[in-house]
Amino acid sequence: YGNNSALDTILGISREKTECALGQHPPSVSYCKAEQDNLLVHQPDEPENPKVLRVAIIGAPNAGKSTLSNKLLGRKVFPVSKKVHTTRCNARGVITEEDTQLIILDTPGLISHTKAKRYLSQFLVLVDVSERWTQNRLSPQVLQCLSQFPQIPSILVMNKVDLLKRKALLLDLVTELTEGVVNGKKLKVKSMSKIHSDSTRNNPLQSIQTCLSENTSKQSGYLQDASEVQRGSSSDTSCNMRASNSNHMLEGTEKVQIANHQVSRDLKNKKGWPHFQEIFMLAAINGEAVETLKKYLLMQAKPGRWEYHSRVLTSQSPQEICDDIIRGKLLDYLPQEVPYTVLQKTEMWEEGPSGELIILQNLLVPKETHVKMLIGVGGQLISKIAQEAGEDLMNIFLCDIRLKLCVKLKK
Ligand SMILES: Nc1nc2c(ncn2[C@@H]2O[C@H](COP(=O)(O)OP(=O)(O)OP(=O)(O)O)[C@@H](O)[C@H]2O)c(=O)[nH]1
Ligand SMILES: [Mg+2]
Repeated sequence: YGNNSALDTILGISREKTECALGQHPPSVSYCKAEQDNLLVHQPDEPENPKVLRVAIIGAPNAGKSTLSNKLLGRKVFPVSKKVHTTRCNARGVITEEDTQLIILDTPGLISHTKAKRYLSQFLVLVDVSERWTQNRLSPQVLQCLSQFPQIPSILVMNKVDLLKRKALLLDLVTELTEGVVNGKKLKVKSMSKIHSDSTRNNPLQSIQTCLSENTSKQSGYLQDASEVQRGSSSDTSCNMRASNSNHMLEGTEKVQIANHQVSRDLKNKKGWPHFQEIFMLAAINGEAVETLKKYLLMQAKPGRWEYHSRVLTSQSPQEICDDIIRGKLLDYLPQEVPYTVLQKTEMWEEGPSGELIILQNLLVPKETHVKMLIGVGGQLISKIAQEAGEDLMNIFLCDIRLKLCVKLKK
């Protein structure tokens, strides 16, 4: 009972949300595959003048793309882990609010050429600002992606600000990541001493955001200006794009053929992108400022048909969600390369006598030492993984879960 009770947590209702949008909480996913399949092909229940925005979250491995997607969706439907390459294929999350549908594409890094061209209406570039080696530069793959589709608007989201001790560094980073241009306007960064004096009174992050927004979004007509800059300079970055099968971040058959060695010198020396329309700084892990970002995205939606029924939360099947959630735990708890060798095989998926979902999954590993490692002393590790994954699944399927994991040697 009360605000933020356990039931609220399970239902995905936070105090903040209860107050501002009573009754609006994210849909759950049915654990019955046929039901989920049915819902996915169900006629969207769109209103008279529907709006839609298709957003791809792109960025380096481990930047927090899935964490942010989950926070935007209000439920953890995408796998998250400390290790890289947790996400293996592009999955969609759906947010429906009033007349607007946001379709969030959680990617393993980048998206395919054909998909972007016919599908996307917004890029959200995520950068981990706590990662020293990559905090001040966009990866060549991200730059290639942006350069290839200069007509698709993009925003920059600087993530993991909670891990950054010196928040004022964000100003240097934003200047490098944007080449000092946002919304077609040159960034006029306040002097550091002004920021410091402001931040003694306010939250430093807020001072930095305010300082940036003063000379970007508050200026009128920025969209037009931005597209002019985009048109003006896109030719010098997009002309030398090439493709590669070796790029493991790209999707299956629709791989963009990009060869890193063939990337133009221009792009190789480039660190930032001067065509972002907006900058956000946040910690996706805390949900901090994610609501503001969500509101911004909802505002960017354009008139267009909804793709899904409003009860859809994700395009994934229940089994895919389950496999991925367990995989995320394996990646978190097993050392080095070991989790990448585990083969998951679901042996049982059925409803129990009290309406609970009973799942039995075998985890097949190639070495005896891995079997021991995964079971842990007295079975502690495998129990912990089963318990945590079970809790995550309960929050997605909104029912009791009995998850049993069985570790076996791969023959
Ligand atoms: N401290 C902190 N950690 C974060 C934040 N956002 C994400 N993380 C952590 O960063 C790690 C990677 O997060 P993911 O969401 O799996 O990253 P990803 O970009 O989807 O990774 P891949 O799917 O492997 O490309 C996890 O351990 C998250 O808990 C944040 O704002 N602050
Ligand atoms: Mg991911």
